[in-house]
Amino acid sequence: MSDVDPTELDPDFHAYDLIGDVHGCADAVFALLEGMGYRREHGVWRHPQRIALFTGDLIDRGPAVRETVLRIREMVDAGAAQVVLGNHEYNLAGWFFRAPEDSGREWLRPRTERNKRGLAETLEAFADHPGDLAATLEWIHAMPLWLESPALRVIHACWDEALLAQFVARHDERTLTSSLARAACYRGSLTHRFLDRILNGTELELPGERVMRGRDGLERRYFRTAFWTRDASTLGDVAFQPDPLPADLHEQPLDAGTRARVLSYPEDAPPVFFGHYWRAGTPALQAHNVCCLDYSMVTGGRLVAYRFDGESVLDPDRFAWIQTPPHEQTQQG
Ligand SMILES: [Mn+2]
Repeated sequence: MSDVDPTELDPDFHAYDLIGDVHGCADAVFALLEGMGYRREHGVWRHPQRIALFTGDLIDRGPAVRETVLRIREMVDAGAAQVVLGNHEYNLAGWFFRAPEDSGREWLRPRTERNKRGLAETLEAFADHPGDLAATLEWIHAMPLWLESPALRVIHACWDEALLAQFVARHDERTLTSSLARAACYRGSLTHRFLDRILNGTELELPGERVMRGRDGLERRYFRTAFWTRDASTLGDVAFQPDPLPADLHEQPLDAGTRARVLSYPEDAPPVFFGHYWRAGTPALQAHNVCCLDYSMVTGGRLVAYRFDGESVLDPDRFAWIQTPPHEQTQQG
């Protein structure tokens, strides 16, 4: 590991535009950047005073995955942007990462049909560009797992202070190195749990072995939960996902055991920015220091940015976004 910690942001710089999940929507990225005063100079999108911080999930689902990756990579190489690892990048890396023999699996990301469908647009986009795919995989392995300064934190899905402290105490890696990817192949290892937590967030099992079919058509026995809850009293209070819980579960009181498993985020901690959760509607803060930026651009929503300048109390007037034109809107699925 080099002496430079890739998760550390310059403590004296605060002019960041944080941008949510792009998922191959290159045109939306350029339109959003242009609207925020970025210009393409010598081939690279940049702002004279500001830096773009992407919350991960550049790839999959959208129409222009390769172009998205190439353009944002140019920005990062030029110092105009930074990107944290998203679960989709992790899945792509895992698809190509051979697991150790004694791990009980062949690849870090099992090569099932369902997992292959999740990567379909990306594998297709790079099918005739093996050199770009190899360079992209190398880049993904070098993406910081999170970014932070005393003023802000950026992570793909979930800031879990206790698990982060455990990880940092045990591992020097701050990117998805080969040794970290190998450790992640062992189910239940700290690395496996940590990466799953920061990239996919927290979940609770649906009570009574119930199953929900999401609007993406997939069946799930779990629902995604917030990591910043305070004073939650029902399952609906902790759920944080596009598909609403069935009404009876929404109102179901939290028992003590469940409540103990739900994370919270301290009121006096630096603002945390993340993507991942397929929000809909007008961008809004989850708390004065909690800001989800994924508004489902690729399924007809918005590509959203938050224009940060060092404030400890976030301001909903600082959101900027690009909205899919109504005639181009598609349904998720
Ligand atoms: Mn995503």
